[in-house]
Amino acid sequence: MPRFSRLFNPPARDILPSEITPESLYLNRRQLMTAGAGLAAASLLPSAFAAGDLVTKPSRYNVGNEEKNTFEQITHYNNYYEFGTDKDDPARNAGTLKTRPWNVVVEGACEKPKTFDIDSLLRLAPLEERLYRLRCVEAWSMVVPWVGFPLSELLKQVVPTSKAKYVEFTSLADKKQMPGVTMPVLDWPYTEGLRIDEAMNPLAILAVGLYGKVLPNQNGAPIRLIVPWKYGFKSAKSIVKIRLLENQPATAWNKAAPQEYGFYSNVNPEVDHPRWSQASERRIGEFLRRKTLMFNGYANEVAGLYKGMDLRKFY
Ligand SMILES: Nc1nc2c(c(=O)[nH]1)N[C@H]1C(S)=C(S)[C@@H](COP(=O)(O)O)O[C@H]1N2
Ligand SMILES: [Mo]
Repeated sequence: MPRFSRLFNPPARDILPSEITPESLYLNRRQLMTAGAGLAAASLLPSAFAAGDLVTKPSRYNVGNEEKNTFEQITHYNNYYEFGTDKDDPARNAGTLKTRPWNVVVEGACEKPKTFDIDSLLRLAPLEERLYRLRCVEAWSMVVPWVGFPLSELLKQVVPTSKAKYVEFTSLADKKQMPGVTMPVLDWPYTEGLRIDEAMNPLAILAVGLYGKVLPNQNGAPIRLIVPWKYGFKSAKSIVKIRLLENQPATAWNKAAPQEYGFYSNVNPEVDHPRWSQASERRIGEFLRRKTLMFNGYANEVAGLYKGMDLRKFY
């Protein structure tokens, strides 16, 4: 079995692939890459949306005057373990992901459960461009111009009942398209969860694009969650199912290492990861570290959600 404690390594220095990758996966890297390359060649047919521009309206939810990370940085420094655990693996391997046809099942504690075709989701609500900070639990960060719409718009469509206290998100887990899913890195499929009030917060969006274009596969095409005040791993990629639940769902990272990754996962410079500090971060492309902000800088918008909660206990 892989040693989960080696995943998400201390980020104060550059991380070696041999450190962050479980042994089994590391040994299989060559085979994995060869398989990935073959599959990629077989699926070179571009989807009609491959390079599509998205029509967006401006948004009031933008970070201030911080510089955007480049398209190259945002699409070549990824965590998407279904396509490998090195930062450049997803860019290399995710060409095999087929994003059409694509359905998102929304079910559970709601009056109108529904299966949405991805193209109907693109028309569900006006698309906005939102410049958000993304803070990874590994203590690096980026500034990304996402294109998406509020998660609340989708949830309203299915009319949650009073029993809907939590929302669970499930990513695709298809061995045929995702070489990493053959490795026991996480308990696939990747799942994540939010409390219903977090999910309804206007900052939480479903992203379908970045830099005005359809989302590249390695960033979670065709639709992924963005919860900017939480560590990046909350933002499940390539979502196929959303369930409204009465009880708090399990999450993939919490199952893998519960003492390291909690359900809430709010960005908090005062609560360290057991193996490294969360007080500062390195913006990708920069050399000096910067201070990590409470709730990733979104405290005004979201601190109220956690009034009276001990954030050391509910990490
Ligand atoms: N399905 C799935 N979703 C995922 C991940 C993953 O491995 N699989 N990685 C998470 C982590 S740790 C981060 S930091 C962000 C990275 O998103 P980005 O590659 O678009 O920057 O995706 C999150 N969503
Ligand atoms: Mo992350």
